Amino acid sequence: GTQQSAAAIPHNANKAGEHGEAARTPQPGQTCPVPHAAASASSTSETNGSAKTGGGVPPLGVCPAGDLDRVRADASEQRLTTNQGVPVADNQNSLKVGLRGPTAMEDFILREKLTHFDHERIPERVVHARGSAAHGYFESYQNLSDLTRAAPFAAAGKRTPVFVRFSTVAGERGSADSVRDVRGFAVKFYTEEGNWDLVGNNIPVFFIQDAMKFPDLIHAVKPEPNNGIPQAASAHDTFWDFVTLMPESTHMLMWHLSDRAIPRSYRTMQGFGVHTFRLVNAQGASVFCKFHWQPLAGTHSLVWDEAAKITGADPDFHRRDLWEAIEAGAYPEWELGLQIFTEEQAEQFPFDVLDPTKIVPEELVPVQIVGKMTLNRNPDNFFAETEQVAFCTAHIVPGIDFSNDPLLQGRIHSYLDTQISRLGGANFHEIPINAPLAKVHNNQRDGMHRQAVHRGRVAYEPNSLGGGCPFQVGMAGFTTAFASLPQPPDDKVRGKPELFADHYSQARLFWISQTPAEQEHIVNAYRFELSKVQTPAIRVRLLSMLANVDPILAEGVAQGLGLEVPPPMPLATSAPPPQYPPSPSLSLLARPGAKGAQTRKVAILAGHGVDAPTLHAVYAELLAAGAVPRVVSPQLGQLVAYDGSRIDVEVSIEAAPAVLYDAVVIADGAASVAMLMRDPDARDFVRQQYRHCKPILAIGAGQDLLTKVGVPPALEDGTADPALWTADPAALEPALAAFRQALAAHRDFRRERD
Ligand code: HDE
Repeated sequence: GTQQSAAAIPHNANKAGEHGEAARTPQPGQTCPVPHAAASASSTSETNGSAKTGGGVPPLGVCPAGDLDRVRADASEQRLTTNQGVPVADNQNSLKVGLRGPTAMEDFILREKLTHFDHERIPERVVHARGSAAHGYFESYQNLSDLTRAAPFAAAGKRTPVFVRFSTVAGERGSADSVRDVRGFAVKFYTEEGNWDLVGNNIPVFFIQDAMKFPDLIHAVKPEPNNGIPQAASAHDTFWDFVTLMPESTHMLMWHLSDRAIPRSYRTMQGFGVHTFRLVNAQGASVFCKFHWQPLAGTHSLVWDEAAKITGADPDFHRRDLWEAIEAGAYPEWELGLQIFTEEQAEQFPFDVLDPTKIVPEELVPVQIVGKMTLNRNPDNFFAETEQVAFCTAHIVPGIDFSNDPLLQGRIHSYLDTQISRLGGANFHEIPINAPLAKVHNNQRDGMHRQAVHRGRVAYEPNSLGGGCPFQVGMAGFTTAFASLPQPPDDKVRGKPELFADHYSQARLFWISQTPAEQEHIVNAYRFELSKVQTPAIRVRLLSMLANVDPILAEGVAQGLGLEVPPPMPLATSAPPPQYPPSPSLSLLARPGAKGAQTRKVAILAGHGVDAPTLHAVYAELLAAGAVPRVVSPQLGQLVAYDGSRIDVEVSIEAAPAVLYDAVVIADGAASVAMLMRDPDARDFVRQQYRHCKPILAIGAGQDLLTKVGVPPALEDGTADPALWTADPAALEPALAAFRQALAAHRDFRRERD
C-alpha cells in the first residue's frame, strides 16, 4: 500500500531545485524556461528583480527574469551566524559570570536572538486574517484589446504571473478553515504595467451597500468585545442583531447560509469581483464589467455536520488541501469569466449596477470566458509571502477602472491604509511578494525599512538637474499611461439611489434558483444560527425579514425555531419589486462538476484478514483515476492479510476520521470486517460517510459492516441508493466504475432527503 502510493503520487517538478544545492546557485531565469524578447524590458526595477511566477511557466508576452531567488535564503551546509553575519559557536548556552552566575549584559548573541523573537509577530489582518496562498499564472484565451488595454488580456496565450490568497473573513489567524463564512479570493496580477489586485470573494454580493457601514458589520460579526466569544462564527447575537436591522443584507445572508459558505476546498469555489468595474480600451472607450472565477474542478461544498466536525479533526482542512494538491501536481485551475455591459444597458436593469448587494443575472448578461488561471507553486515561506502579501483594491492598471459603487469607493482607501499599520510603514510595496515586476521610478523617498538605494540628488519634479526624470508619459492618453475615465460632476450628497432600496427580490431570486436539497440546507442553517442567538426578539425580527423573501423559507425557519411567522418587515420602497425567473447558475449543483475522481480522498477500511488481491486492485484503480486512496484501519502498523501477505496501514481512523475523506471502500475479508465491526471508530466512520451523502463501496463481506451500522440497502421509496454499491469480489469492475463516477459527482443528496 504505502510504497505503491508513494511511488505513484505525481511529483511537482516545479519545486525541484528550490532547495539544497540548487537553491543556493540559482540559474538566471530558472522559472522562465522560454526566454523572451520582453524579458529585459520588464526584468528588474530599482526595487525588485524578482518574478513571482510559478515554476516552469513559459510566459508569452511578459517574461520576468529571475524569480524570488534574489531574496531566497537556504541554510543547508552554511555556518550559523548572528544577524550581522558573525559566526556563532554555541547556540545552547548564554554567557554567564561563572557557571552558576548571572547572565552577562554583554551577551549580544543572546540579546539579539531574544530581541528578534520578541518582535516576530505582526498584527493580523483586521478581517480575512486566516488564509492560504499560492503562485501561478493567468493565461488569456484571446486578445481583448477592443474592450480593455489591460496588459493580461493583450494577446491570446499571454501569461501573467499571479499570487492568489484565499481566506475566511471573521476568524482570527489561528482559527479553523471549515467554519461557515464568506471566503476571500484575492488575486494579484504582476503585469508589465504594474500590479493589478482583483480582491474578491466566493460570493458575488455583499452585506452592505456603503463603506460607511463596514466597521459596524465587522464589529458585529467578530467575537463579542466583552468576552471574545465566539471565534470564527456568525452564529451569535451581535451579528444577527446588526443584520436584521440592515435589510439590505438579506440577499447576502441567503448566500452566507447556503453551502457556498462551507466549501469542500478552495479549489472548488467560484470567485467574484463583486463590484461592477470598468474596462477601458486604448481609445478611452469604456464598458462595465463583472469578474467571475469558475473552478474547473467543479463547485463542491461540505455539509454542515461534516464542516463542524472537520473544525476539530483538521483545522487546516482547506490550507492542507490546497498545499497537497499543488505538491502533487494536481494544479487548481479557474477560468475567468466576464459579464460585459454598457452604461445604456445598465440603465434598463431593474436594479442599480452600483449596488453591491445585487448580481447581474446571467440570463441578462451571459458570462463570457476569457482565460484561465493555474496555481502551480506553493510559497516557500508562509510569513514572507502569504502573510506579507498586501492586496489593495486601489491597485489597478491601465485598462481597468473603478465604478462609483460606494462600497468599492471606500475600499480604495481602506486596503492601502491598513497595510501601513499591518506591515509597518509606507514601503510595504518593497516587500518582495508585493513588489511589482514593472519598474518603479518616482520621487517618493525614505520611510521605515526603505530597501531601494536611490541614486542622485534629485527627488523632485519638475527638475532640470536630473534631466526631468522620471518623466511623465503624457497626460492625455489612455494608450500610454493610466488615465481615469472622465465622469460628469454631480451634487455632493449623503444618500442612496432609489433602486438600492429593493432588498428582497434578488434574495428571492437566489432562493427560487436552488435545488430542494440546497433550500433545505439554507433553512437548516438559519435554524442553527438563530438557535445560537440568545435574544428572542432578534429571532422574530429575522423571520419578519424572511417573510419578505419567501413564505416557505420563512415558515421552515419559524418551525425550526418553534415560532410563528410574524408580519413582514416594512418595505423601504413602494416601487413594485422586479420579478426574476429562476437562474439555474445560482445553484452549486447545477454547475458542471469535476470531470473525474481526481484528488478525491478515499479511505479503504481494512483489518487483519483482509482480502489482499481485491484491496490492491481497488487501490490501483483509484490511483490510476487520480484519486488519493488510503489504507485506513483502527491502528497503525501492518495488517496480516488472509493470504498471509502484509499490508501497511497508512492512516489510523483516530488520526483521520471519516469527515476527512470524500468516500469509503470497505474491503473484503470476513475477519477484517469482524475486526472493523468491533471498533466504535470504524462503525462511526461508515455511519458518517452515509449521513454525509458520500459514495460507499462495500466489497464482499464488507456489506456486513453496512448492515451492522444500520445503513439501509435502498432509499425509503425502494429505489436504489444513488451512491451506495456492493461488489462481488469476483466481479469488481461494474461497481467500481459506478463508484468512480460517484466520486466525481462527490455527493448525492437524494439519500439525505430520504
Ligand atoms: Fe475587504 N478588507 N473590505 N472586502 N477584503 C480587507 O485589507 C474592507 C470587501 C477582501 O488575502 C482588509 O489587507 C472594507 C468586499 C478580501 O490579504 C481591509 C470593505 C470584498 C480580503 C478590508 C471591504 C472584500 C480583504 C483587511 C467595505 C469582496 C483579504 C486586511 C468598504 C469583493 C485580502 C487587508 C488578503 C481584506 C477592508 C469589503 C474582500 C481592512 C473597508 C466587498 C478577499 O482593508
